[in-house]
Amino acid sequence: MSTKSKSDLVILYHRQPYEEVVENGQTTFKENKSPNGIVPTLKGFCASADKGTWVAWKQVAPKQQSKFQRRVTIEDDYGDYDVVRLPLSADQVKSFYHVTSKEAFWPVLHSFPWLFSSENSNWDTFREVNRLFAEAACEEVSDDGLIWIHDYNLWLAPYYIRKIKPDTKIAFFHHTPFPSADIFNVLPWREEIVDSLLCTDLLGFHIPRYAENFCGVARALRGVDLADRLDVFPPLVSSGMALSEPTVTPYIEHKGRRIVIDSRPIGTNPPLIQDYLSRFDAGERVAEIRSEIGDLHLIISVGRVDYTKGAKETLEAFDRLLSRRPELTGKVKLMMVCAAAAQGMTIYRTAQREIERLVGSINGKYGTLGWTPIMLTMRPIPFEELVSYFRVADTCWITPVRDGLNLVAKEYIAAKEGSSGALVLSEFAGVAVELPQAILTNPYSANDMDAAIDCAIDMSVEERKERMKALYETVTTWDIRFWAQHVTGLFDELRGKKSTKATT
Ligand code: GDG
Repeated sequence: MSTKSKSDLVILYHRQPYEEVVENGQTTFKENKSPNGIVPTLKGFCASADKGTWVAWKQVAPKQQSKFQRRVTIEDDYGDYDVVRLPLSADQVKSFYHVTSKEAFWPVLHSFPWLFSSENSNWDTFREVNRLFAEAACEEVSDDGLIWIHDYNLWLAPYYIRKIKPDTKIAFFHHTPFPSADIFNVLPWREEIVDSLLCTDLLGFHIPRYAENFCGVARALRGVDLADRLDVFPPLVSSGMALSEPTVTPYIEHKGRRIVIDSRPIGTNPPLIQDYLSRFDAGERVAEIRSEIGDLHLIISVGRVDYTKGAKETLEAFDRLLSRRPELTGKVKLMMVCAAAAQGMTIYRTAQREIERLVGSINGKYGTLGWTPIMLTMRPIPFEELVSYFRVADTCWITPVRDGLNLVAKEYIAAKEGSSGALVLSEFAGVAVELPQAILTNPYSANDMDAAIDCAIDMSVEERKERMKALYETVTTWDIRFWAQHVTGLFDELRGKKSTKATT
Protein backbone atom coordinates (compact mmCIF):
# COMPACT_ATOMS: atom_id res chain seq x y z
CA MET A 1 0.00 0.00 0.00
CA SER A 2 1.36 3.38 -0.99
CA THR A 3 2.11 5.78 1.85
CA LYS A 4 1.57 8.83 -0.36
CA SER A 5 -1.22 10.98 0.99
CA LYS A 6 -2.28 12.54 -2.30
CA SER A 7 -3.21 10.71 -5.47
CA ASP A 8 -1.52 10.86 -8.84
CA LEU A 9 -4.74 9.61 -10.48
CA VAL A 10 -8.19 10.60 -9.25
CA ILE A 11 -11.05 8.97 -11.12
CA LEU A 12 -14.48 10.56 -10.96
CA TYR A 13 -17.18 8.07 -11.90
CA HIS A 14 -20.56 8.44 -10.28
CA ARG A 15 -20.98 4.72 -9.38
CA GLN A 16 -18.89 2.99 -6.71
CA PRO A 17 -16.76 0.05 -7.84
CA TYR A 18 -18.30 -2.13 -5.10
CA GLU A 19 -21.63 -2.19 -3.29
CA GLU A 20 -21.47 -1.81 0.47
CA VAL A 21 -23.51 -4.53 2.14
CA VAL A 22 -24.28 -4.52 5.86
CA GLU A 23 -25.29 -7.91 7.29
CA ASN A 24 -25.58 -8.60 11.02
CA GLY A 25 -23.74 -5.39 11.77
CA GLN A 26 -20.80 -6.39 9.52
CA THR A 27 -19.92 -4.25 6.52
CA THR A 28 -18.55 -5.95 3.39
CA PHE A 29 -17.94 -4.74 -0.15
CA LYS A 30 -19.47 -6.94 -2.79
CA GLU A 31 -19.05 -6.97 -6.54
CA ASN A 32 -21.49 -4.56 -8.13
CA LYS A 33 -24.01 -6.91 -9.76
CA SER A 34 -25.70 -4.48 -12.10
CA PRO A 35 -24.65 -4.78 -15.74
CA ASN A 36 -22.10 -2.07 -16.41
CA GLY A 37 -19.34 -1.85 -18.96
CA ILE A 38 -17.37 0.95 -17.31
CA VAL A 39 -16.59 -0.19 -13.75
CA PRO A 40 -14.26 -3.16 -14.54
CA THR A 41 -12.15 -1.03 -16.90
CA LEU A 42 -11.68 1.77 -14.39
CA LYS A 43 -10.80 -0.56 -11.50
CA GLY A 44 -7.67 -1.63 -13.38
CA PHE A 45 -6.57 1.98 -13.92
CA CYS A 46 -7.27 3.02 -10.34
CA ALA A 47 -5.38 0.10 -8.85
CA SER A 48 -2.28 0.44 -11.00
CA ALA A 49 -1.68 4.16 -10.38
CA ASP A 50 1.04 4.87 -7.78
CA LYS A 51 -1.84 6.00 -5.65
CA GLY A 52 -5.29 5.92 -7.17
CA THR A 53 -8.52 7.29 -5.76
CA TRP A 54 -12.05 6.78 -7.06
CA VAL A 55 -14.73 9.35 -6.21
CA ALA A 56 -18.38 8.19 -6.35
CA TRP A 57 -21.71 8.94 -4.66
CA LYS A 58 -23.59 6.96 -2.07
CA GLN A 59 -27.14 7.60 -0.96
CA VAL A 60 -27.18 8.14 2.80
CA ALA A 61 -30.21 8.75 5.04
CA PRO A 62 -29.97 11.89 7.27
CA LYS A 63 -29.70 9.87 10.49
CA GLN A 64 -26.80 7.81 9.07
CA GLN A 65 -24.80 10.87 7.98
CA SER A 66 -22.83 11.16 11.25
CA LYS A 67 -21.63 7.53 11.13
CA PHE A 68 -21.02 7.47 7.40
CA GLN A 69 -17.58 6.25 6.35
CA ARG A 70 -16.57 8.58 3.55
CA ARG A 71 -13.31 6.85 2.59
CA VAL A 72 -12.77 3.11 2.19
CA THR A 73 -9.71 1.23 0.93
CA ILE A 74 -10.38 -1.51 -1.57
CA GLU A 75 -8.03 -4.42 -2.11
CA ASP A 76 -9.05 -6.63 -5.00
CA ASP A 77 -7.53 -8.70 -7.83
CA TYR A 78 -6.48 -5.47 -9.54
CA GLY A 79 -4.53 -4.07 -6.55
CA ASP A 80 -5.47 -1.47 -3.94
CA TYR A 81 -6.98 1.99 -4.08
CA ASP A 82 -9.16 4.34 -2.07
CA VAL A 83 -12.80 5.05 -2.76
CA VAL A 84 -14.15 8.38 -1.55
CA ARG A 85 -17.94 8.28 -1.30
CA LEU A 86 -19.92 11.50 -1.37
CA PRO A 87 -22.99 11.12 0.84
CA LEU A 88 -26.04 12.30 -1.13
CA SER A 89 -29.61 12.56 0.11
CA ALA A 90 -32.41 10.65 -1.63
CA ASP A 91 -33.64 13.94 -3.11
CA GLN A 92 -30.21 14.78 -4.49
CA VAL A 93 -29.88 11.32 -6.09
CA LYS A 94 -33.33 11.55 -7.63
CA SER A 95 -32.72 15.00 -9.04
CA PHE A 96 -29.09 14.56 -10.15
CA TYR A 97 -29.24 10.97 -11.43
CA HIS A 98 -32.81 9.87 -12.17
CA VAL A 99 -34.19 13.16 -13.43
CA THR A 100 -31.45 15.29 -14.94
CA SER A 101 -29.04 12.56 -16.08
CA LYS A 102 -31.56 9.93 -17.21
CA GLU A 103 -34.64 11.92 -18.26
CA ALA A 104 -32.96 14.97 -19.71
CA PHE A 105 -29.42 14.05 -20.87
CA TRP A 106 -29.71 10.35 -21.75
CA PRO A 107 -32.41 10.71 -24.48
CA VAL A 108 -30.56 13.64 -26.07
CA LEU A 109 -27.21 11.84 -26.05
CA HIS A 110 -28.85 8.84 -27.74
CA SER A 111 -30.74 10.94 -30.31
CA PHE A 112 -34.22 10.54 -28.81
CA PRO A 113 -34.93 14.29 -28.36
CA TRP A 114 -38.70 13.66 -28.19
CA LEU A 115 -38.15 11.80 -24.89
CA PHE A 116 -36.17 14.72 -23.45
CA SER A 117 -37.83 16.17 -20.39
CA SER A 118 -36.54 19.02 -18.24
CA GLU A 119 -39.77 19.75 -16.37
CA ASN A 120 -38.60 18.05 -13.20
CA SER A 121 -34.92 18.95 -13.48
CA ASN A 122 -33.46 21.05 -10.76
CA TRP A 123 -30.36 22.44 -12.42
CA ASP A 124 -29.04 23.86 -9.18
CA THR A 125 -28.92 20.35 -7.68
CA PHE A 126 -27.03 19.09 -10.72
CA ARG A 127 -24.53 21.93 -10.32
CA GLU A 128 -24.25 21.28 -6.59
CA VAL A 129 -23.50 17.55 -7.00
CA ASN A 130 -20.91 18.27 -9.69
CA ARG A 131 -19.31 20.87 -7.42
CA LEU A 132 -19.08 18.30 -4.60
CA PHE A 133 -17.30 15.88 -6.95
CA ALA A 134 -14.93 18.64 -8.04
CA GLU A 135 -14.09 19.62 -4.47
CA ALA A 136 -13.42 16.01 -3.47
CA ALA A 137 -11.18 15.52 -6.51
CA CYS A 138 -9.20 18.66 -5.71
CA GLU A 139 -8.67 17.50 -2.11
CA GLU A 140 -7.36 14.13 -3.30
CA VAL A 141 -5.14 15.02 -6.25
CA SER A 142 -1.39 15.54 -5.87
CA ASP A 143 0.30 18.65 -7.32
CA ASP A 144 1.36 16.83 -10.47
CA GLY A 145 -1.57 14.43 -10.47
CA LEU A 146 -4.39 14.10 -12.97
CA ILE A 147 -8.16 14.05 -12.56
CA TRP A 148 -9.99 11.75 -14.99
CA ILE A 149 -13.75 12.32 -15.21
CA HIS A 150 -16.17 9.80 -16.71
CA ASP A 151 -19.41 10.50 -18.45
CA TYR A 152 -22.11 13.08 -18.82
CA ASN A 153 -23.34 12.91 -15.20
CA LEU A 154 -20.24 14.95 -14.33
CA TRP A 155 -20.29 17.38 -17.25
CA LEU A 156 -19.88 20.40 -14.96
CA ALA A 157 -17.07 19.00 -12.81
CA PRO A 158 -14.24 20.38 -15.05
CA TYR A 159 -15.52 23.94 -14.57
CA TYR A 160 -15.50 23.68 -10.77
CA ILE A 161 -12.11 21.90 -10.69
CA ARG A 162 -10.56 24.59 -12.90
CA LYS A 163 -11.86 27.25 -10.51
CA ILE A 164 -10.28 25.57 -7.48
CA LYS A 165 -7.08 24.27 -9.11
CA PRO A 166 -6.34 26.23 -12.29
CA ASP A 167 -3.23 24.19 -13.17
CA THR A 168 -4.41 20.64 -12.53
CA LYS A 169 -4.55 18.36 -15.54
CA ILE A 170 -8.11 17.32 -16.33
CA ALA A 171 -9.12 14.51 -18.69
CA PHE A 172 -12.70 13.55 -19.54
CA PHE A 173 -14.00 10.41 -21.28
CA HIS A 174 -17.48 10.08 -22.81
CA HIS A 175 -18.85 6.53 -22.77
CA THR A 176 -22.06 7.47 -24.57
CA PRO A 177 -22.50 8.83 -28.09
CA PHE A 178 -22.11 12.59 -28.43
CA PRO A 179 -24.88 13.82 -30.77
CA SER A 180 -24.70 16.39 -33.53
CA ALA A 181 -25.30 20.08 -32.71
CA ASP A 182 -28.92 19.98 -33.95
CA ILE A 183 -29.74 17.43 -31.26
CA PHE A 184 -27.35 18.47 -28.47
CA ASN A 185 -28.65 22.04 -28.64
CA VAL A 186 -32.04 20.84 -27.39
CA LEU A 187 -30.46 21.01 -23.91
CA PRO A 188 -31.31 24.36 -22.30
CA TRP A 189 -28.00 24.28 -20.37
CA ARG A 190 -25.90 23.65 -23.49
CA GLU A 191 -23.57 26.67 -23.14
CA GLU A 192 -22.72 25.92 -19.52
CA ILE A 193 -21.98 22.30 -20.40
CA VAL A 194 -19.75 23.16 -23.34
CA ASP A 195 -17.91 25.85 -21.37
CA SER A 196 -17.17 23.26 -18.70
CA LEU A 197 -15.91 20.68 -21.22
CA LEU A 198 -13.65 23.38 -22.66
CA CYS A 199 -11.98 23.57 -19.22
CA THR A 200 -10.43 20.11 -19.76
CA ASP A 201 -7.00 19.31 -21.22
CA LEU A 202 -8.06 16.07 -22.87
CA LEU A 203 -11.48 15.05 -24.15
CA GLY A 204 -11.88 11.40 -25.10
CA PHE A 205 -14.61 9.71 -27.14
CA HIS A 206 -15.04 6.18 -28.44
CA ILE A 207 -15.12 7.03 -32.14
CA PRO A 208 -14.28 9.96 -34.43
CA ARG A 209 -17.96 10.67 -35.24
CA TYR A 210 -18.69 11.60 -31.61
CA ALA A 211 -15.52 13.69 -31.37
CA GLU A 212 -16.46 15.59 -34.52
CA ASN A 213 -19.99 16.11 -33.22
CA PHE A 214 -18.53 17.71 -30.10
CA CYS A 215 -16.22 19.91 -32.19
CA GLY A 216 -19.25 21.02 -34.24
CA VAL A 217 -21.12 21.97 -31.05
CA ALA A 218 -18.11 23.84 -29.61
CA ARG A 219 -17.61 25.74 -32.86
CA ALA A 220 -21.31 26.60 -33.16
CA LEU A 221 -21.75 27.76 -29.57
CA ARG A 222 -18.34 29.21 -28.72
CA GLY A 223 -16.56 29.78 -32.03
CA VAL A 224 -13.51 27.76 -30.95
CA ASP A 225 -10.52 27.29 -33.27
CA LEU A 226 -10.33 23.76 -34.60
CA ALA A 227 -6.95 22.37 -35.70
CA ASP A 228 -6.68 20.87 -39.22
CA ARG A 229 -8.18 17.43 -39.35
CA LEU A 230 -6.11 14.24 -39.59
CA ASP A 231 -6.96 10.91 -41.24
CA VAL A 232 -8.75 8.39 -39.08
CA PHE A 233 -6.42 5.74 -37.67
CA PRO A 234 -6.78 2.01 -38.29
CA PRO A 235 -8.64 -0.24 -37.77
CA LEU A 236 -11.65 2.07 -37.77
CA VAL A 237 -13.58 2.06 -41.05
CA SER A 238 -13.42 5.65 -42.21
CA SER A 239 -16.18 5.71 -44.82
CA GLY A 240 -19.29 3.93 -46.02
CA MET A 241 -20.81 3.06 -42.64
CA ALA A 242 -23.57 4.80 -40.66
CA LEU A 243 -21.07 6.04 -38.04
CA SER A 244 -17.99 6.41 -40.27
CA GLU A 245 -16.03 9.64 -40.14
CA PRO A 246 -13.08 10.07 -42.51
CA THR A 247 -11.05 12.63 -40.53
CA VAL A 248 -10.61 13.84 -36.95
CA THR A 249 -9.74 17.14 -35.28
CA PRO A 250 -6.64 16.56 -33.10
CA TYR A 251 -7.15 19.56 -30.82
CA ILE A 252 -9.14 22.73 -30.13
CA GLU A 253 -7.66 26.10 -29.12
CA HIS A 254 -9.82 28.15 -26.78
CA LYS A 255 -9.00 31.14 -24.57
CA GLY A 256 -5.26 30.47 -24.82
CA ARG A 257 -5.59 26.80 -23.87
CA ARG A 258 -5.30 23.63 -25.92
CA ILE A 259 -7.80 20.79 -25.52
CA VAL A 260 -6.60 17.53 -27.04
CA ILE A 261 -9.42 15.61 -28.75
CA ASP A 262 -9.00 11.87 -28.76
CA SER A 263 -11.16 9.08 -30.12
CA ARG A 264 -10.20 5.49 -29.37
CA PRO A 265 -12.74 2.78 -28.58
CA ILE A 266 -12.33 0.94 -25.28
CA GLY A 267 -11.22 -2.65 -25.65
CA THR A 268 -12.30 -5.72 -23.78
CA ASN A 269 -10.09 -8.16 -21.86
CA PRO A 270 -9.80 -11.41 -23.88
CA PRO A 271 -7.28 -13.15 -21.53
CA LEU A 272 -9.66 -12.54 -18.61
CA ILE A 273 -12.56 -14.01 -20.60
CA GLN A 274 -10.43 -17.04 -21.51
CA ASP A 275 -9.53 -17.34 -17.86
CA TYR A 276 -13.21 -17.28 -16.88
CA LEU A 277 -13.87 -19.98 -19.46
CA SER A 278 -11.30 -22.25 -17.91
CA ARG A 279 -11.98 -21.40 -14.22
CA PHE A 280 -15.19 -21.63 -12.14
CA ASP A 281 -16.20 -24.88 -13.82
CA ALA A 282 -16.99 -22.79 -16.86
CA GLY A 283 -15.37 -25.45 -19.04
CA GLU A 284 -17.87 -28.00 -17.71
CA ARG A 285 -20.65 -25.47 -17.88
CA VAL A 286 -19.96 -24.96 -21.60
CA ALA A 287 -20.35 -28.70 -22.15
CA GLU A 288 -23.54 -28.72 -20.08
CA ILE A 289 -25.08 -25.84 -22.04
CA ARG A 290 -24.10 -27.56 -25.30
CA SER A 291 -25.89 -30.72 -24.30
CA GLU A 292 -28.97 -28.78 -23.11
CA ILE A 293 -29.15 -26.87 -26.39
CA GLY A 294 -28.53 -29.93 -28.55
CA ASP A 295 -29.04 -29.20 -32.25
CA LEU A 296 -30.86 -25.91 -31.73
CA HIS A 297 -29.37 -22.80 -33.31
CA LEU A 298 -28.71 -20.69 -30.20
CA ILE A 299 -28.99 -16.94 -30.59
CA ILE A 300 -27.89 -14.79 -27.65
CA SER A 301 -28.89 -11.19 -27.07
CA VAL A 302 -27.54 -9.23 -24.08
CA GLY A 303 -28.19 -5.63 -23.07
CA ARG A 304 -29.43 -3.55 -20.17
CA VAL A 305 -33.16 -2.77 -20.04
CA ASP A 306 -33.10 0.52 -21.90
CA TYR A 307 -35.02 1.83 -24.88
CA THR A 308 -31.68 2.59 -26.58
CA LYS A 309 -30.49 -1.04 -26.47
CA GLY A 310 -33.01 -2.33 -29.06
CA ALA A 311 -34.57 -5.33 -27.23
CA LYS A 312 -37.95 -4.41 -28.68
CA GLU A 313 -36.54 -4.29 -32.22
CA THR A 314 -34.83 -7.67 -31.72
CA LEU A 315 -38.00 -9.32 -30.39
CA GLU A 316 -40.13 -7.93 -33.21
CA ALA A 317 -37.60 -9.26 -35.74
CA PHE A 318 -37.63 -12.66 -34.00
CA ASP A 319 -41.43 -12.71 -34.19
CA ARG A 320 -41.24 -12.00 -37.93
CA LEU A 321 -38.53 -14.66 -38.35
CA LEU A 322 -40.71 -17.40 -36.84
CA SER A 323 -43.69 -16.22 -38.86
CA ARG A 324 -41.73 -15.95 -42.15
CA ARG A 325 -39.88 -19.25 -41.72
CA PRO A 326 -42.08 -21.91 -40.09
CA GLU A 327 -39.40 -24.51 -40.87
CA LEU A 328 -37.42 -23.00 -37.93
CA THR A 329 -40.04 -24.23 -35.41
CA GLY A 330 -38.17 -26.27 -32.80
CA LYS A 331 -34.81 -25.50 -34.45
CA VAL A 332 -33.82 -22.13 -33.02
CA LYS A 333 -33.75 -20.58 -29.54
CA LEU A 334 -33.24 -16.97 -28.49
CA MET A 335 -31.63 -16.42 -25.12
CA MET A 336 -32.25 -12.88 -23.98
CA VAL A 337 -30.32 -11.47 -21.02
CA CYS A 338 -31.84 -8.15 -20.18
CA ALA A 339 -31.13 -6.84 -16.69
CA ALA A 340 -32.06 -3.44 -15.33
CA ALA A 341 -29.14 -1.26 -14.19
CA ALA A 342 -31.23 1.46 -12.56
CA GLN A 343 -34.41 0.90 -10.59
CA GLY A 344 -37.34 3.17 -9.93
CA MET A 345 -37.68 4.97 -13.25
CA THR A 346 -40.94 4.87 -15.19
CA ILE A 347 -39.22 4.83 -18.56
CA TYR A 348 -37.28 1.64 -17.70
CA ARG A 349 -40.33 0.00 -16.13
CA THR A 350 -42.19 0.66 -19.38
CA ALA A 351 -39.31 -0.82 -21.41
CA GLN A 352 -39.23 -3.86 -19.11
CA ARG A 353 -42.99 -4.47 -19.43
CA GLU A 354 -42.76 -4.17 -23.22
CA ILE A 355 -40.03 -6.84 -23.28
CA GLU A 356 -42.03 -9.16 -21.01
CA ARG A 357 -45.15 -8.64 -23.12
CA LEU A 358 -43.37 -9.39 -26.40
CA VAL A 359 -41.62 -12.48 -25.01
CA GLY A 360 -44.90 -13.81 -23.60
CA SER A 361 -46.67 -13.20 -26.86
CA ILE A 362 -43.96 -14.88 -29.01
CA ASN A 363 -43.63 -17.89 -26.71
CA GLY A 364 -47.41 -18.25 -26.63
CA LYS A 365 -47.79 -17.86 -30.40
CA TYR A 366 -45.05 -20.21 -31.61
CA GLY A 367 -44.07 -22.43 -28.65
CA THR A 368 -44.86 -26.14 -28.62
CA LEU A 369 -44.99 -28.62 -25.76
CA GLY A 370 -41.32 -29.45 -26.15
CA TRP A 371 -39.97 -26.08 -27.34
CA THR A 372 -40.00 -22.55 -25.92
CA PRO A 373 -38.61 -20.12 -28.50
CA ILE A 374 -37.30 -17.49 -26.04
CA MET A 375 -35.52 -17.93 -22.74
CA LEU A 376 -35.62 -14.56 -20.95
CA THR A 377 -33.69 -13.51 -17.86
CA MET A 378 -34.19 -10.05 -16.43
CA ARG A 379 -31.78 -10.51 -13.53
CA PRO A 380 -28.02 -10.20 -14.04
CA ILE A 381 -26.31 -13.55 -14.37
CA PRO A 382 -22.70 -14.22 -13.26
CA PHE A 383 -20.13 -13.20 -15.83
CA GLU A 384 -18.68 -16.72 -16.09
CA GLU A 385 -22.18 -18.00 -16.94
CA LEU A 386 -22.57 -15.26 -19.54
CA VAL A 387 -19.27 -16.06 -21.27
CA SER A 388 -20.13 -19.78 -21.21
CA TYR A 389 -23.27 -18.96 -23.20
CA PHE A 390 -21.23 -16.75 -25.52
CA ARG A 391 -18.91 -19.67 -26.15
CA VAL A 392 -21.80 -21.92 -27.18
CA ALA A 393 -24.08 -19.44 -29.00
CA ASP A 394 -24.16 -19.78 -32.80
CA THR A 395 -25.23 -16.17 -33.22
CA CYS A 396 -25.02 -13.03 -31.11
CA TRP A 397 -27.71 -10.46 -31.88
CA ILE A 398 -26.93 -6.90 -30.79
CA THR A 399 -29.25 -4.26 -32.20
CA PRO A 400 -29.14 -1.03 -30.18
CA VAL A 401 -30.76 1.91 -31.90
CA ARG A 402 -27.88 3.97 -30.42
CA ASP A 403 -24.95 2.87 -28.27
CA GLY A 404 -21.70 4.62 -27.40
CA LEU A 405 -19.67 1.50 -28.18
CA ASN A 406 -21.12 -1.84 -26.94
CA LEU A 407 -18.76 -4.13 -25.08
CA VAL A 408 -21.03 -7.16 -25.34
CA ALA A 409 -20.20 -7.53 -29.04
CA LYS A 410 -16.49 -7.61 -28.21
CA GLU A 411 -16.98 -10.03 -25.31
CA TYR A 412 -18.88 -12.47 -27.55
CA ILE A 413 -16.00 -12.42 -30.02
CA ALA A 414 -13.40 -12.77 -27.26
CA ALA A 415 -15.15 -15.94 -26.02
CA LYS A 416 -14.85 -17.49 -29.48
CA GLU A 417 -11.11 -18.17 -29.61
CA GLY A 418 -10.50 -20.80 -32.32
CA SER A 419 -14.23 -21.26 -32.77
CA SER A 420 -16.96 -19.88 -35.01
CA GLY A 421 -20.07 -17.76 -34.67
CA ALA A 422 -22.00 -14.98 -36.35
CA LEU A 423 -22.41 -11.48 -34.97
CA VAL A 424 -25.45 -9.48 -36.06
CA LEU A 425 -24.66 -5.92 -35.09
CA SER A 426 -26.44 -2.59 -35.31
CA GLU A 427 -24.73 0.00 -37.48
CA PHE A 428 -25.62 2.51 -34.76
CA ALA A 429 -23.43 0.94 -32.07
CA GLY A 430 -20.05 2.72 -32.02
CA VAL A 431 -18.27 -0.64 -32.14
CA ALA A 432 -19.62 -1.24 -35.67
CA VAL A 433 -16.88 0.93 -37.20
CA GLU A 434 -14.30 -1.48 -35.72
CA LEU A 435 -16.05 -4.67 -36.81
CA PRO A 436 -16.89 -4.62 -40.54
CA GLN A 437 -16.90 -8.46 -40.67
CA ALA A 438 -20.03 -8.53 -38.50
CA ILE A 439 -23.42 -8.76 -40.24
CA LEU A 440 -24.25 -5.09 -39.94
CA THR A 441 -27.87 -4.12 -39.76
CA ASN A 442 -30.07 -1.06 -39.57
CA PRO A 443 -32.44 -1.46 -36.59
CA TYR A 444 -34.71 1.26 -38.00
CA SER A 445 -35.52 -0.97 -41.02
CA ALA A 446 -37.55 -4.16 -40.52
CA ASN A 447 -36.49 -5.49 -43.94
CA ASP A 448 -32.84 -4.98 -43.15
CA MET A 449 -33.17 -6.62 -39.73
CA ASP A 450 -34.89 -9.61 -41.37
CA ALA A 451 -32.16 -9.97 -43.99
CA ALA A 452 -29.44 -9.81 -41.31
CA ILE A 453 -30.86 -12.55 -39.07
CA ASP A 454 -31.53 -14.73 -42.14
CA CYS A 455 -27.91 -14.23 -43.17
CA ALA A 456 -26.68 -15.34 -39.71
CA ILE A 457 -28.87 -18.45 -39.60
CA ASP A 458 -28.06 -19.53 -43.15
CA MET A 459 -24.33 -18.72 -43.08
CA SER A 460 -22.04 -21.64 -43.92
CA VAL A 461 -19.66 -22.99 -41.28
CA GLU A 462 -16.68 -21.85 -43.38
CA GLU A 463 -17.94 -18.28 -43.60
CA ARG A 464 -18.72 -18.19 -39.86
CA LYS A 465 -15.17 -19.33 -39.13
CA GLU A 466 -13.60 -16.91 -41.56
CA ARG A 467 -15.51 -13.88 -40.32
CA MET A 468 -14.96 -14.80 -36.66
CA LYS A 469 -11.22 -15.19 -37.26
CA ALA A 470 -11.02 -11.61 -38.55
CA LEU A 471 -13.23 -10.27 -35.74
CA TYR A 472 -11.16 -12.12 -33.13
CA GLU A 473 -7.97 -10.66 -34.54
CA THR A 474 -9.38 -7.13 -34.19
CA VAL A 475 -10.74 -7.62 -30.67
CA THR A 476 -7.54 -9.21 -29.36
CA THR A 477 -5.23 -6.67 -31.00
CA TRP A 478 -7.15 -3.55 -29.99
CA ASP A 479 -7.92 -4.82 -26.52
CA ILE A 480 -8.10 -3.13 -23.12
CA ARG A 481 -4.31 -3.31 -22.75
CA PHE A 482 -3.88 -1.39 -25.98
CA TRP A 483 -6.42 1.21 -24.85
CA ALA A 484 -4.74 1.53 -21.45
CA GLN A 485 -1.35 2.03 -23.07
CA HIS A 486 -2.79 4.66 -25.39
CA VAL A 487 -4.55 6.57 -22.59
CA THR A 488 -1.55 6.34 -20.28
CA GLY A 489 0.61 7.75 -23.07
CA LEU A 490 -1.74 10.72 -23.43
CA PHE A 491 -1.74 11.31 -19.66
CA ASP A 492 2.06 11.25 -19.60
CA GLU A 493 2.17 13.77 -22.43
CA LEU A 494 -0.18 16.06 -20.53
CA ARG A 495 2.01 15.85 -17.45
CA GLY A 496 5.11 16.44 -19.56
CA LYS A 497 6.48 12.96 -18.84
CA LYS A 498 7.78 10.34 -21.24
CA SER A 499 5.23 7.61 -21.92
CA THR A 500 5.62 4.85 -19.31
CA LYS A 501 3.45 1.85 -18.70
CA ALA A 502 0.10 0.30 -19.49
CA THR A 503 -2.24 0.52 -16.56
CA THR A 504 -4.61 -2.38 -16.87
C1 GDG B 1 -21.70 2.35 -21.39
C2 GDG B 1 -22.17 2.76 -22.79
C3 GDG B 1 -20.15 1.64 -23.74
C4 GDG B 1 -24.73 -7.27 -19.21
N1 GDG B 1 -25.63 -8.12 -18.69
C5 GDG B 1 -24.98 -8.79 -17.73
C6 GDG B 1 -23.65 -8.33 -17.68
N2 GDG B 1 -23.54 -7.39 -18.60
C7 GDG B 1 -22.27 -6.67 -18.88
C8 GDG B 1 -21.74 -6.99 -20.25
C9 GDG B 1 -20.89 -5.75 -20.53
C10 GDG B 1 -21.64 -4.66 -19.78
O1 GDG B 1 -22.53 -5.27 -18.87
C11 GDG B 1 -22.47 -3.78 -20.70
O2 GDG B 1 -21.57 -3.00 -21.44
P1 GDG B 1 -22.04 -2.14 -22.69
O3 GDG B 1 -20.84 -1.60 -23.35
O4 GDG B 1 -22.84 -3.00 -23.59
O5 GDG B 1 -23.05 -1.06 -22.14
P2 GDG B 1 -23.25 0.06 -20.94
O6 GDG B 1 -23.24 -0.52 -19.59
O7 GDG B 1 -24.47 0.76 -21.39
O8 GDG B 1 -22.01 1.02 -20.98
C12 GDG B 1 -21.68 1.77 -23.82
C13 GDG B 1 -19.70 1.37 -22.31
O9 GDG B 1 -20.23 2.35 -21.43
C14 GDG B 1 -18.16 1.39 -22.18
O10 GDG B 1 -17.65 2.64 -22.50
O11 GDG B 1 -19.75 0.55 -24.56
O12 GDG B 1 -22.05 2.19 -25.12
O13 GDG B 1 -23.61 2.85 -22.82
O14 GDG B 1 -19.62 -5.87 -19.98
O15 GDG B 1 -21.05 -8.20 -20.21
N3 GDG B 1 -22.73 -8.81 -16.82
C15 GDG B 1 -23.13 -9.79 -15.97
N4 GDG B 1 -24.40 -10.28 -15.96
C16 GDG B 1 -25.35 -9.81 -16.80
O16 GDG B 1 -26.50 -10.27 -16.78
N5 GDG B 1 -22.25 -10.28 -15.10
